[in-house]
Amino acid sequence: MLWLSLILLSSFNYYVVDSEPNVPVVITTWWFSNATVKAWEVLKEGGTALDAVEQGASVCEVQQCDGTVGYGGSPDENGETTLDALIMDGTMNVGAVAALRRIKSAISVARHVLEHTKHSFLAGELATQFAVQMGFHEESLTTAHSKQLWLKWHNENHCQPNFWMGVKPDPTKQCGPYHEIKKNSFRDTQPEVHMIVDRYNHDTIGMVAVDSNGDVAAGTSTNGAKYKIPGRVGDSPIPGAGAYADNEVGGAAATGDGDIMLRFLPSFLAVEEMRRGASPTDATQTAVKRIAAHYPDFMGAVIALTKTGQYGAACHGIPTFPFVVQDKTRNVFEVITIKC
Ligand code: SD4
Repeated sequence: MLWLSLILLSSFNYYVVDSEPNVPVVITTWWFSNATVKAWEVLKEGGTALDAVEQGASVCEVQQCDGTVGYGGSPDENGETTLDALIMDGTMNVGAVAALRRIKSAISVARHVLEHTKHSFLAGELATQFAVQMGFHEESLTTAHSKQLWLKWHNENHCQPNFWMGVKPDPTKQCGPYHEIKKNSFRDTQPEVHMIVDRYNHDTIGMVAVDSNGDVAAGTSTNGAKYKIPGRVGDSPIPGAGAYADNEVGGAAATGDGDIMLRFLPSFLAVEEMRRGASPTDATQTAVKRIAAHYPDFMGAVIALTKTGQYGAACHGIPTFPFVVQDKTRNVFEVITIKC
């Protein structure tokens, strides 16, 4: 039976004391332990980091981790769930999908983009067509739960909160279609109610792994932001924003308010900081602080792993942030919770 230990730390650095690299190893955002267990199974059998990340994140897509990964979560303004995912290996191979419709296995479709195309990123309805061509099953991503969420938001809450700015809604429904407000008539309109971004509508799975060969991979999968404007793409599928991997250094992955975070490429920055010699904790803190300097209220976290198996994380805008680690120094996964 798996046990789980919780360590609360305000700031920490893990170093591998002996010269042996601490590989294989996997780290995962939040408390997505089942995904971590799956990734570890792959790694400990000698599998590749890329397989570990794909198969690990796929567990969350099937189990609908926190309702924010996979089908049946975060309905958009039309009530539809769409998925964003990315997978990258440490030799700069990338596959990503965004606003993917009617296909459950987003990270596997991303892997097919990586392995079966010379492109890096496919989006929307045409990404769905690609997936179908590759043999993926097409089905609705709506569930009774996501429908219920959407009905409440639309009918009871009159489409509030939402992500619009500087527009006026249909006066009868307080919903769309929205019309642009001319600047000088702003004061005649009701104040906007902004989407409150918190961890209940932002819980991407981000995973970074190093396999026994020392190869690195990183990936993400998410259903994005609740009540997003249809077509919205977050940070998760964007290389360098949602995740990044480089065999010379290690990898990183991010979670949080993607509309803000993607402007700063925090995963890329964390990897670059580690390349300059920073510890994973310091590297992620640099990435998070860069965002907070511009957006003090943003919510997010970054995890990072070196190619030798040191790991760390930093977060902002929530009291604490958990991430999961599994390596050969522990019999079972460990959830490490840091203070933000
Ligand atoms: C997004 N970053 O689409 C994703 C959601 C998320 O942790 O991270 N959740 O904005």
